[in-house]
Amino acid sequence: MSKSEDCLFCKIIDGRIPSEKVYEDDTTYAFKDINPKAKVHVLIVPKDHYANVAELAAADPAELAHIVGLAQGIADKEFSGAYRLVFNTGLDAGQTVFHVHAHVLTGEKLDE
Ligand code: DGP
Repeated sequence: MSKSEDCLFCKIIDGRIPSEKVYEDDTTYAFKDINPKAKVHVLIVPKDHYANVAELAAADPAELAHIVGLAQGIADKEFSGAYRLVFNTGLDAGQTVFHVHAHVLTGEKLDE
């Protein structure tokens, strides 16, 4: 697994920083966002460290597809199957943690 020593989400994946786990398998970890923007707000991350979704898509498109499938599964379980999937990419888009993460927003009808 590729890790980055100073990365917050690598530390969460390793359990060095606590989180509310929603799902885990060999390649992927999902946990509740500390600052939820919807009734259900889950972050899904690959265990390997990539800075953003473009890097992940180039290096491991199967993992990106896996993350999309997991998002659908969370929305199927928590709501009607509807969800918003957001990858903030770059400082000016509001990315604050530079370990790629999918925001899954669901659990209620979302504002447009
Ligand atoms: P972004 O702005 O797209 O980089 O999203 C980063 C998200 O990570 C933001 O919604 C808040 C969340 N977050 C930051 N620090 C922590 C933490 O220590 N634990 C958890 N569970 N979430 C965190």
